[in-house]
Amino acid sequence: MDLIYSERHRLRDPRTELNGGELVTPFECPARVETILARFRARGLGTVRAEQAFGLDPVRRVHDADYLTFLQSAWEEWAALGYDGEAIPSIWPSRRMSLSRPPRDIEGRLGYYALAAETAISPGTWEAACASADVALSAQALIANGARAAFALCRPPGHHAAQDMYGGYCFLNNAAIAAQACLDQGADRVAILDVDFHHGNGTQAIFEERADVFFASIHGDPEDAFPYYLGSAAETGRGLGEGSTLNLPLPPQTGFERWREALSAALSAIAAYGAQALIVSLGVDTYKDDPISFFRLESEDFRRYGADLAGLHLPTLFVMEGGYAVAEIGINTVNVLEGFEDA
Ligand code: 7XA
Ligand code: ZN
Repeated sequence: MDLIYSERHRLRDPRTELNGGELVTPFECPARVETILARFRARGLGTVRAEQAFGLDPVRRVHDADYLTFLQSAWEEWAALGYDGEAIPSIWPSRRMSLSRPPRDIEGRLGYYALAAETAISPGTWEAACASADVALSAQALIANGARAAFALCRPPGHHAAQDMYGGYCFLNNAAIAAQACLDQGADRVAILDVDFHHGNGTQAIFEERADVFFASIHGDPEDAFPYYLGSAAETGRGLGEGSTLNLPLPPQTGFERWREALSAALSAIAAYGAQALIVSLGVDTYKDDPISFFRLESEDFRRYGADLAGLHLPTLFVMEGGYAVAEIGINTVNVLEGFEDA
């Protein structure tokens, strides 16, 4: 399996994340993908390839034009105000306020487009987000051209980003952009399986009214875990998309046995749906020592479930999402890929 990587991920290097009432060094850091890349190379799993440039057209198929305009200039607009700190929203259009238009001022627009406050916009964020989308699209091209599987080593991640919303370390929804590319190239039905610890609220929002993408997610119960306001089992899709969303929330301390039962349910649903391609939103923050999550998977469990994924016998695109136990992130991520390859 080949891996697509962009050096431009390093342009995303914020100094601050709002966590526990303090500004801390961000969990989502450049060392994450460098560690995964080193492990992939050490295990000789396949060729490492640079991303190709696809431009913004495939990104516009998923994200709103005004949102992209905001993201593109947000850092410069913020910097022009002369603040020392990075761009962090501090007000939102909450209940009993108006969501009818984004205000002119950058502080108002940050809150309008942000889902949360942990994700600071810093210099180079837009460029890195575009590179990450290019990584996903380059890997998608590999499976479109007949590869059994490909790994998009995306950074920043994407699954919290909706049509017009960023947060949870995500700006552009790489998995959704790749899924849309599959459809635009002729596929009728694509499945996105989100195995990150956190619910992929952005991916669900993008596809929840559509029948051409099946979205299944196994995640920390939103009663207890970020992003809190989406991801319950009762959400099954709306309108034409009714029945095309499957949420499998799980409680604190969930171990591999129970997690794997949920995976089995998700895989059965994807098989029944009749997907022609599988996109895996691959977050390894399900690991027992992840610093911001509460599942209990061991490193060998990642290899086991990689083999389970291969059982669908679909062209499979792995798209990197979360995972913050940096010392083990390479082992855990590559274990999934090896489990898949060896099955
Ligand atoms: O999959 N999403 C992530 O890994 C990012 C979650 C951000 C949580 C921030 C909580 N303070
Ligand atoms: Zn996550």
